[in-house]
Amino acid sequence: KVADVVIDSEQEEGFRSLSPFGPDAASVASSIKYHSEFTPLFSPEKFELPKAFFATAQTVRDALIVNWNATYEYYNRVNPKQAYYLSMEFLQGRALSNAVGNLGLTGAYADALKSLGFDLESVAGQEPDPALGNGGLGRLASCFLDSMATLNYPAWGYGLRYKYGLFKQRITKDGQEEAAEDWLELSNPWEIVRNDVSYPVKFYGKVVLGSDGKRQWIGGEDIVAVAYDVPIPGYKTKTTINLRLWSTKAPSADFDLSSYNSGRHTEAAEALFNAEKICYVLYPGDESNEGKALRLKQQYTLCSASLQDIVARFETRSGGSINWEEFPEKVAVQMNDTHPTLCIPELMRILMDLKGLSWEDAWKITQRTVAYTNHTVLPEALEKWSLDLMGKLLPRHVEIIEMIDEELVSTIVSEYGTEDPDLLKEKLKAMRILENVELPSAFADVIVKPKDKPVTAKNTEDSKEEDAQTVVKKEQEEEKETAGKKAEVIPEPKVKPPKMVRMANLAVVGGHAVNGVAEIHSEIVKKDVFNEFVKLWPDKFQNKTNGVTPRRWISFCNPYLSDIITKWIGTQDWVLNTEKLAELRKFADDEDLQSEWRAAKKKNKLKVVSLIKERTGYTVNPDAMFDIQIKRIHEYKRQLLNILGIVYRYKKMKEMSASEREKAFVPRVCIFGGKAFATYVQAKRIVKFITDVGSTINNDSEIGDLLKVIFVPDYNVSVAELLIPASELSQHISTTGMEASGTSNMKFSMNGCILIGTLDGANVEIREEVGEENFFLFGAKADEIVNLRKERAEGKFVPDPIFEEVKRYVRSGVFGSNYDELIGSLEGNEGFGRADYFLVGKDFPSYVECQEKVDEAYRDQKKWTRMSILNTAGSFKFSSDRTIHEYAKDIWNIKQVELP
Ligand code: B1H
Repeated sequence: KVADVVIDSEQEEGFRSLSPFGPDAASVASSIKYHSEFTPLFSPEKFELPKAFFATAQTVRDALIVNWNATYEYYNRVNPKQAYYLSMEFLQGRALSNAVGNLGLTGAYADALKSLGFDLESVAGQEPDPALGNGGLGRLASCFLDSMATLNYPAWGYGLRYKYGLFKQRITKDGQEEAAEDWLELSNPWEIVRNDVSYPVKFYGKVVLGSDGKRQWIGGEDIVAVAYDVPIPGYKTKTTINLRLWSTKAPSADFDLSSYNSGRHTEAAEALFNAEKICYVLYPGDESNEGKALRLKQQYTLCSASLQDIVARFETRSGGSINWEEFPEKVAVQMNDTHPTLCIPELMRILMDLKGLSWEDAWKITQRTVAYTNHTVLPEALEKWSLDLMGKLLPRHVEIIEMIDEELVSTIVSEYGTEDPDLLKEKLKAMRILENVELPSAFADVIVKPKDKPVTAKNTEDSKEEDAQTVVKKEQEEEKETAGKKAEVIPEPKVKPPKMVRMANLAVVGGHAVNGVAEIHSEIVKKDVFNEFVKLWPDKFQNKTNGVTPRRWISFCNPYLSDIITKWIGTQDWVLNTEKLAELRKFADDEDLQSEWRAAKKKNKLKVVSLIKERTGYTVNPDAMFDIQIKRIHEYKRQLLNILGIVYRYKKMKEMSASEREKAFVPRVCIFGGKAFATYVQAKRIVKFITDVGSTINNDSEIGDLLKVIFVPDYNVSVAELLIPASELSQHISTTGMEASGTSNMKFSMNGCILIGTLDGANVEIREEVGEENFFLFGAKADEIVNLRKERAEGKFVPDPIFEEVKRYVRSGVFGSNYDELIGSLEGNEGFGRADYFLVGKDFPSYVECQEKVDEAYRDQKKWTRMSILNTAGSFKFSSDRTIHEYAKDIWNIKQVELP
């Protein structure tokens, strides 16, 4: 039995035409029934939730395919310039509610499913959360796709289809455990395998000179990349763009039938496995050489298959006459961090070796096509590859990279001259793509040996850079000295530093734009990381402050709040024009809005109470303040500062009588979520410590509801969609200068959550937008950090007594033992790492003081609600629609194309 046709408000607002099929509940229901019978994945006799999800998703996919084909055909016809976003990660999250919401069919689907005995929320809850990303970088890519489609930009995403997503996290008494995330187990209803779209990808082999005088890359290992397409619908538009994910397989001839028939089954299938394993997991362990090679193969597969595809599309759309100079007028390639930097030599290779262009022409085209986004300034995260490994795996690319490096050396030499060898050396060291590699032979003599140098005042100063001979001599003398004192010390053999390829330098040189992801980060990129390049090419550098899609991150994840916003602003338009959110400001003190606002928050908190019960077994009080820190576990993000703050709070509570306690503290539920990279030992210690503290505090009957510490296991996009709407305080407390931007800070603020944070990443801009009185600020400023670290290194840092107190308390064993390494890392202890490199001890007193202000503010619920409303109202800048418009205009030079 099927429900009556319902016209809901979405359809009244002009969504009707977006579904190519009957958009009413009755047609939706019959379509679901159809798919449950004729696209069977489950046995026929039962119609239960998993089957309902797949059948529902298939009906939505039908609608998407029609719009997706229309979009593709139209672009083929008008041939606009198209942008391609290449990323190793896309953290898409569940697709059903998002697609149905973007099509404006939430009401119709809810009613249709009701008529079939299901509810939309439970059906949507069946969908596995595809974790093809690890954190902010991947989620940003997915927010961008939503905005590109919504704003009608001709743009595509390219990535890899990992068989297993980022691991599933289990929390046991020993801390985090990892298990494979088999997200494709029941198949993926959103993807369309395009067996007709595949490209060969080569590894290893050698480069020879062909009879035509061109370089030819031959031999080696050949695999095939096959396209899996995922349609990405825009909101309130027919435009449906494509996320093309590559999966790898062996060429069919590689199955060794004769080995198989003679019983050597494993051997027969070896080539198949070797090809398929490339796309098994995201960020495979890279401690071993095999692991490193696998990661490089992944990166090259993404770049090679995507560029072959882009070039083929350019050729098709050019019709009979191909003018390669027009390539950058039809194609923009954005590299999401350095992981796709091989795009640069790969495009050069295709243009020169396969299409016959000259080096000069190919280089101009490549530079005008490619652009690079930097997402981190942490030195250890700036990618470098061994030249040796790369040379074996991609011999032709290394030739090209060496040529690019040589041209760069030439530019540097002509820019800075050879008068001052120290200066030249310094510039070459900062900018060259190749590290620890001799200068190209044409430049072998540009650096004059010290003995040949005329003595000038400058040369006699202590130069920072000693030449290699002096260094070796000094070291030999030192060795002699120590050898005399400690005869047992055998001097380590001198190993040559490994030759490396610096991907960020290649990306800066090979592209026409480099951007950071928040104002402060882009400044650091210019002042610090790429300073030398800025002096050469100041116009290349830009800022593009990140953003998040208001569809997924307000409208769909927080319908209670969305209805209130729509009611008070008087239109649903804010979902597209987030500037309208600012209109909430004038109602910030309105008692009616305030009480509706609080009621919505409470409903969201109740959902989280159930989630916590289900995932951890703990019962928490929905009237306590929900204080949340969710992000990858990393020392620079300082979950340790948060948990030590909690420990300090607990200690103070224990020193008070019950009535004192209740007066002094606001009840809080402190929620953590996040995964630690499997081999990141210190991060895993932090997880374990948080859960240990939780089990002591949560079971302390004296404390009761006044304080709870919850670690929600297996944090992912779906969990974020529940936690963020329920949050009241959220923590963005990285050591200043280390978090490039952060994007959850934006999502929290949009959902009326107040932030406690440092002046880092996008926090700076959020605080500016929402008003400083609506943001809890603490901690050292960016320009103080260098001195503070120096002070520490010199042993001059005097820790605050409360920091000493809290460490002593942990060491006393209240939460268990075995925290020596963890607490030791906060001190100067030898062997325990970098002596509080992340300045937890320095910021601790100001953090604790700031948290006291939070309690005080929360006690005045009117004031707090006002702050909360002003956060939502002031968050409009952080829509990814704004960010995408900026990329389109300033980097990609693409125009919006509306489908007829
Ligand atoms: C960001 C990464 C990242 N920056 C390497 N860099 C990885 C680098 O496993 N790897 O190889 C994984 C991730 N991720 C994040 O990007 C920044 O830390 C955030 O501050 C920023 O908001 C986000 C999006 O720009």
